[in-house]
Order: sequence, then C-alpha cells, then structure tokens
Amino acid sequence: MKTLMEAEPEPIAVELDRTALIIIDMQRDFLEPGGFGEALGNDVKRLQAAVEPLKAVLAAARAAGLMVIHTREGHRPDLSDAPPAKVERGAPSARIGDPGPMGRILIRGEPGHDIVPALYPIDGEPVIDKPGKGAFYQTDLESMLRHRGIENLIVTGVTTEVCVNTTVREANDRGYRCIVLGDCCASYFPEFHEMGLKMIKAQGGIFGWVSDSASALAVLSRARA
Ligand code: TIU
Repeated sequence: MKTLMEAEPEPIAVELDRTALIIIDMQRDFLEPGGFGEALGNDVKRLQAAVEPLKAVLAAARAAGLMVIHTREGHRPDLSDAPPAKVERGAPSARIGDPGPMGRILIRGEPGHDIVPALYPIDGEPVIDKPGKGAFYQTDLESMLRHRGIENLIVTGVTTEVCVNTTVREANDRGYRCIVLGDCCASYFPEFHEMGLKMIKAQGGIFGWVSDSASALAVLSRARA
C-alpha cells in the first residue's frame, strides 16, 4: 500500500516495504571534537542539530519495520584504500591515519570512526563501510537494496553537501527515489546545508525530494498503527 509523504517539490507516494532509511556517516569523527571534521578546521557543534530529529525518525523507522542502513566513511589501517590525493589534500591539523584523541583519524576500528551513541546500530541493521563520499562507491549497498526490493531511500546524516548529496546523486542515477529529511541532515556551513537541499529539489526534483522529520514521523506512525 502506498502512503503519501509531504515533501518538496511535491508530496511523494511511497510503499514503506520498498523504502529504507539510510543514515550517512553519523560518526564521532565528524560530530565530536578531535576527529576528522575538526581537523579540517570545522566547528563540529553545527552537526549536533541533526541528532535529535534523526533519533526520533530512527525509532519510528524501527517500530514500523523499515530497513535501516548506516554508513561510515573511513579507511583501512594500512591506508591501502585511501587515495593519496585525499590523504595529502589541504593543510589539516591532522591527516587521515594520524593519531588523535579518538584514535587514528578516519580509520576503521578506531573509536572516532564509530557511530555516535545516540544513533548506534542495533542487530540486523547493516553498516556500510565506505572509502569515499558516496555510499554506493566501492560498497555492497546496491546489491543489499536490490535483494530487499528497495525502491525509495529516506536519506539522512552528514554532511548535507558532501556525503549526503554525493549519495543522493549516486542513488538517483541508479533509479532510486530519494527523500532527504532536511532537519535530519547538517553541515559545517549553514549556507551549504540550505543550498545542498535546494539543489536536490529544484527543477521538479532533479535529484529527489526534500522533506523533514515531522512529515516522516507522520507517515511512519501511521504505518505502525
Ligand atoms: N568534510 C565534510 O563536510 N564531509 C566529509 O568529509 N564527509 C561526509 O560528509 N561524511
């Protein structure tokens, strides 16, 4: 059965058993001091705004039986999957692989690489470790979605204009309908957050739809009833 979710540029009819919630990179490395985000010169407090709305959506998605997928950006400890062009870029206070207060920066298995406690995955929720910004690049996400018959993605996480936008563009080209929950995303740059969402929904929804946690909760709670 299809259910209508409020969204821009227009409401979207979705079948919830063909819909997954994807939570992009809600990792300590991006949200907490001493990680990759701060090493790049960013004020990591800006990303906190997404946590509470996303926590509510995650609880409702679990209750409604949606497929929930988490992603983490990061690299192998030997950096063999980290492009030198990424590691060497810019003048960060610490580079990928350097030691920090939460372990080595953006390295799989380190405390900083893991997901923040408020949004921690539970058993049965796949965690996709991705080396790039997009969640499809060099991962098994697409085969997971196909095996479960997923057609629609409710997209959340950080940062709006980087990993969220990259993933939405990858998903759109693969034929998925993406509904981005604006208040469940955040950026280090408020203006990029705003424009990142506008870019998705412009031109009749060139990459997808933009909605919010209240609209998602309305749909998910109806599904539970
Ligand atoms: N720097 C920044 O805004 N984002 C990233 O490097 N990765 C993600 O967005 N996850």
